[in-house]
Amino acid sequence: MRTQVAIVGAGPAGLLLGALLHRHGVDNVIVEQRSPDYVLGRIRAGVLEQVTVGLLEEAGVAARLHAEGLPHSGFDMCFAGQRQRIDLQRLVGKHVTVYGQTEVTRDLMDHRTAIGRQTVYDAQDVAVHGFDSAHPSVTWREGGVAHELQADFIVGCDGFHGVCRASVPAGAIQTFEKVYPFGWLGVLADVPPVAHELIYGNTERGFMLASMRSATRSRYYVQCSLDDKVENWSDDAFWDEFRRRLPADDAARLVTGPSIEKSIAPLRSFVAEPMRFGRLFLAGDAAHIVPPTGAKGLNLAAGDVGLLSRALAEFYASSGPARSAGIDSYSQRALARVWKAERFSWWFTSLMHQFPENGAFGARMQLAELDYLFTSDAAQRVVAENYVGLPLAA
Ligand code: FAS
Ligand code: PHB
Repeated sequence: MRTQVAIVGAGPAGLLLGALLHRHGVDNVIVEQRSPDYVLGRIRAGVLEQVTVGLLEEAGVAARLHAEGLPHSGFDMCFAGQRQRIDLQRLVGKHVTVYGQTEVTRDLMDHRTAIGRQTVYDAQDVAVHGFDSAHPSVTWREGGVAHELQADFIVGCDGFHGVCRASVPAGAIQTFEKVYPFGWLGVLADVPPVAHELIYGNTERGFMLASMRSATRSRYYVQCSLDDKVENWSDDAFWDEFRRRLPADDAARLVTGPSIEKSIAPLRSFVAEPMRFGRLFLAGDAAHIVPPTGAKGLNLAAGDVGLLSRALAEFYASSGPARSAGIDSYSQRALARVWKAERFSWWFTSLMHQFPENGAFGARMQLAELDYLFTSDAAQRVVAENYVGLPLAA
């Protein structure tokens, strides 16, 4: 088999890259180790930046998003009995859209089927070869049969635990990591959301987030200890804890019901530099991870493939040495946006979670920052500008 761009991973990054390359007439094949149902079964992000919405529109995959997505022009922050709405529309003239990653992935899968582009699911022992040459390839086994895909370029969209970054020689890559001393216990339930916008809370019992997927489906999180196990949390135990962390008037309105998904996610900040190795590029979680507090993970993945799809399209559309300008600058331009989102996600996580190890002074620093944020339009504008997402480099 041969293609122009081989994409490893059919998560949102790989699928969106495939759709954008298709729009530019660039042939691509996706190789995914799991089944479509497995990929769709992972409950993850819920908030899309306008940049992400724009890329889905560019890919021709935004119809259902516009029909069913929920535009949100602000969110609430709560601490020590105080509550402040961050008015995104007033502060920066932008909004975000609540539309689950599962739905984005489903729309991208349906689109890929409709355009007839090839996706190999359930690929075993995927490996990448020759990306330091002009003839890279991807190999895998399927039903005991060995397969090879030759390509001009390989893009690793295979997430944090993928094979692509792991295939880069240790001396060619530098990684940066911070692991947080807690996790998020998340619940998905078909109950109406407790509020019409998201509520982020820093309470004495820990962080809480009241989010949603629609007017009838809620997504809720509480900070939990790293050694906590999801089997330790019955639905009733979760609802009791969540109710304790909600502001009183929201707690009184909380509608509970059986969880349809319940999981604990660890929180980390991670960046791999650079994001290009010869004919191999990294995009999305394969290159970076953010704590979900700032709702940046999926949006950063979209931004990476927005930049890379344009760079690869430029390569194929032009000739001469200038054709490589975009792909040669991809890593530097992507990392510039990644690190700013890493900073915001780290800052928001540090502000909104309980860190007993930081002692009484650390707790006072949090309260002082929150008190300043709640009384300063300038401080709220900084939060709003980062939350709606920074522009994509030209
Ligand atoms: P993904 O991990 O989504 O996709 C990678 C794909 O590559 C997968 O389908 C995987 O099966 C495949 N793959 C892996 N190894 C392979 C191999 N060797 N060969 C072939 N295929 C391979 N972000 C937010 O913005 N908000 C959130 O609330 C949020 N919550 C999260 C909760 C959890 C538990 C996790 C893990 C992440 C969360 N994220 C959140 C971040 C998440 O949404 C990611 O940013 C997003 O999935 C990134 O998409 P991809 O880069 O496509 O990676
Ligand atoms: C979600 O709805 O899953 C969600 C929303 C905002 C975040 C994190 C997760 O910051």
